Parts: sequence; structure tokens; C-alpha cells
Amino acid sequence: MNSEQTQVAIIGGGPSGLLLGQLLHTVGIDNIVVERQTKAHVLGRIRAGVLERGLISLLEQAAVAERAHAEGDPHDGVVLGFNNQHTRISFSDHIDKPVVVYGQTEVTRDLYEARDKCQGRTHFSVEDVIIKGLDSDRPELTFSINGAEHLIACDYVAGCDGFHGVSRHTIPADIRQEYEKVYPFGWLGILSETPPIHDELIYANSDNGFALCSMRNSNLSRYYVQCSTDDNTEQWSDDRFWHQLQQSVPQDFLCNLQTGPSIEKSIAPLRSFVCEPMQWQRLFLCGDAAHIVPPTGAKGLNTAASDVHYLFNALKDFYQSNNTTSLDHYSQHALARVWKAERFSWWMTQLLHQFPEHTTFDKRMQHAEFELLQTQVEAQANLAVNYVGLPY
Ligand code: FAS
Ligand code: PHB
Repeated sequence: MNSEQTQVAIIGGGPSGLLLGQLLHTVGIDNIVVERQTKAHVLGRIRAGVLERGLISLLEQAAVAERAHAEGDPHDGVVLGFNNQHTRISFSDHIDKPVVVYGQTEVTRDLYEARDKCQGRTHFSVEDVIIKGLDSDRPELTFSINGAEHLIACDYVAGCDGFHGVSRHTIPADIRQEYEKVYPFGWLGILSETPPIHDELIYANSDNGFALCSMRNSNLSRYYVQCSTDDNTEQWSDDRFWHQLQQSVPQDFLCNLQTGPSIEKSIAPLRSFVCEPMQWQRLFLCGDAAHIVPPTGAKGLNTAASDVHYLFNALKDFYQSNNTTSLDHYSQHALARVWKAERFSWWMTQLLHQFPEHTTFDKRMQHAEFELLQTQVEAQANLAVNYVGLPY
């Protein structure tokens, strides 16, 4: 049995676990990350694309923001399309906080590079992670790697292992309260090495369904269309994808659309989910391990970041001042912001998608909401302050 000691054991080497590990390192709190996949597999995921100011600040605090500043693209507004109408929502007209377009994949790459540089301990390809002794002052992780048994003894466990991880299920079922809404559609996303159709994101709803035009850089575009939950990527040729996108994006923008072969194609299901509490004895959940949002509001990665902010500061209070007040209230603090992100993501999803069960009245309500956003400054301000990210 390979035995190790640390202060904080982090389950999950995605953005939540890596960001927490890097922040802990900056204040000398020892930590070990255990990751189920290989590093290459984690870095092969194409996920979020929009970073809130709060996440950028955390990357700065972790001394990992250099590339995001150099290559990230600040955005000061988004375009909303509704059938062939469209309106731009400015951020700076309401709040001086642009968002930065910089892929989650790059954030994860930057965090791994920083972790390697400071020789942070990371175990990849771990199997059968079990959390033990959470009611003691020295909990343990046991797991195996290629058949060899491992044990990590620690003070605290951070469950950063995503929606399909083990951490959440370690909280007893009679303690956990789970809230869930599964949407009757998914997002089919592609990457193409083509110039973006527009210099800002376009979220569009039409009788043909939802579409999103995003980007990673001036020659790498990220597009999404609404698809059925029964679909798989084999059913979606590039031609079918581009045709569907052009049915939903307002025609004023189509003259700038440059299509090309997809270099990545994937389907993501959409759900809203929250687990309460986000802590149990010496286990603390962060990110997708505790909550999921439909990506319509670009809140998934960004809400993981605010969890990490609260947990990092609570652990720092404990190790530097022997004060557990913030640790004792972590779940309460994190959930207050989680639920606001859940609401905004749900609202954006309701506004921008075609729901099979929608009546003609429901469709008129979507149109009325869009007209409010076209004409009412208060409605525009509300979208702007939520999209750029509420304060931590
Ligand atoms: P992650 O799921 O990223 O990371 C968890 C890590 O834990 C993974 O590396 C996993 O391999 C590991 N793990 C799991 N079980 C383990 C175990 N038992 N032991 C050890 N390790 C284990 N958000 C947006 O804002 N915009 C988007 O467009 C967007 N698209 C998405 C598409 C998909 C398919 C998915 C699944 C999510 C998407 N998200 C999007 C949300 C996403 O960005 C998450 O919010 C973000 O990855 C959260 O990061 P983590 O909490 O670190 O979870
Ligand atoms: C992306 O660029 O992948 C992206 C941007 C905004 C979203 C979702 C995804 O709301």
C-alpha cells in the first residue's frame, strides 16, 4: 500500500480541483489531486468558453492568468436573435465588467502547467476512489492505480469530481436534498477552423430552434445548435449542422458565416441540478460535483470558480487562524450564489429554446420577453449584470 499524507485531498483534476490546488499552493497549504482520467483525456475536453471577471481574478491570485490576459478576448456585450430580429445587450452600459472569451480547455492547460512547475502531487488514472473517516479529524482516500493500492491521509477532502464523481454520493442519501430539471433537448457543438461569424456571441432562438455562435480565437469558431436528446453525432453531418445553424441565426449575420469541416463534434445534455448541502463533515463539494446548469448562461465553469473562492478562503482561515467559521458556513455561502446562477441559466434556457410542449401562448411569452429586452433598459441591465457574473 502506497501511503501519503497531505492537508487537503482533492478528488478531480478538472478546473475546480486544479484551481483550488493552485490557490492552496500559493499560501503553502499542501494538497494532492487524484484524477480518474489521464491528463491528455482531461485536456481533450471542449467545454466552456466565457470567463467571468471573478474567475480571471482567481487565476491572477493563483499566478496562472498570464496567457488568459494575452490570448483571452474581452467582450462587452452579446447579441440576442429572435427569428430574424436581433438586439445587442451592452455590458458596459450597465456594469463595468466585461467577460473574457478564453476556452476552459486553455484554463485547464494553464493550471496543469502551473501545477507541474510547482511540483504539485497529482495521481492520474485512479480507480475505485473511496472516502473514509469523514467524521474523524484525519479522513482518508483509498484508490488504486494499475492494480496498486494507494492511501492518502488528510485533514479535509475537496470533492471536485464533477457530476459523475463519487463525492456527492458519499453524503448520506437521507442528508442530501437534490433538485433537478432535465430539459427536453441537447446542444450539438462543433469547433471549426474558420473566422467567427461575428465579433461577439450570438444567442438565437427561432422556430427552427436554438443556436449559439461563439469562438475561441480569430480562426477558431465554436457553434451550437439545439438537438434532440435522442440524437448522436453520427446523425449530424457537417452539412446538416451548417444548414441547421443558418435556419436559426438572424439573416443579417449570415453573409459573414464561413463554414468549414468540424474538428470536434459533441452533444451535451441539458439539466439544472443542485445538491444541498455542499458539505458533509470534512468533505466539501465544488463545481459540477454539487451543481449543473444548462450552458445557456455560460455559468457552469464560472460557478465552479466561486465555489473554489469560498472553499479556498475558508481553508486559509482554518490553517492561518485556526478559525473554522467559514468552513462551517461554506455550503450556505456557496449555495447563495449557486441558486442565482441556476435561476439565470434556467431563464436564458427558457427564453432561447423551442420546447416540444410549448403552446402558442408560451411562444408569445418568449417573444414578449425578447421585446422587453429590445426596448427596456431595466431588462437589459438585469441580463447584463447576471451574464457578466454576480459578485462573490
Ligand atoms: P469537471 O467535470 O470539469 O471535472 C471533474 C473531474 O473529476 C474530471 O476530470 C473527471 O475525470 C474527474 N473525476 C470524476 N470522477 C472521479 C473519481 N471518482 N475519481 C477521480 N476523479 C474523478 N459550462 C459552460 O459554462 N459552458 C459550456 O459550454 C459548457 N459545456 C459543457 C459540455 C459538457 C459535455 C459538460 C459535461 C459540461 C459543460 N459545461 C459548460 C460545464 C463545465 O464547463 C463545468 O461547469 C466545468 O467543467 C466544471 O468543472 P469541474 O467542477 O472541475 O468538473
Ligand atoms: C462556448 O464558447 O463554448 C460557450 C459560450 C457561451 C455559452 C456556452 C458555451 O453560454
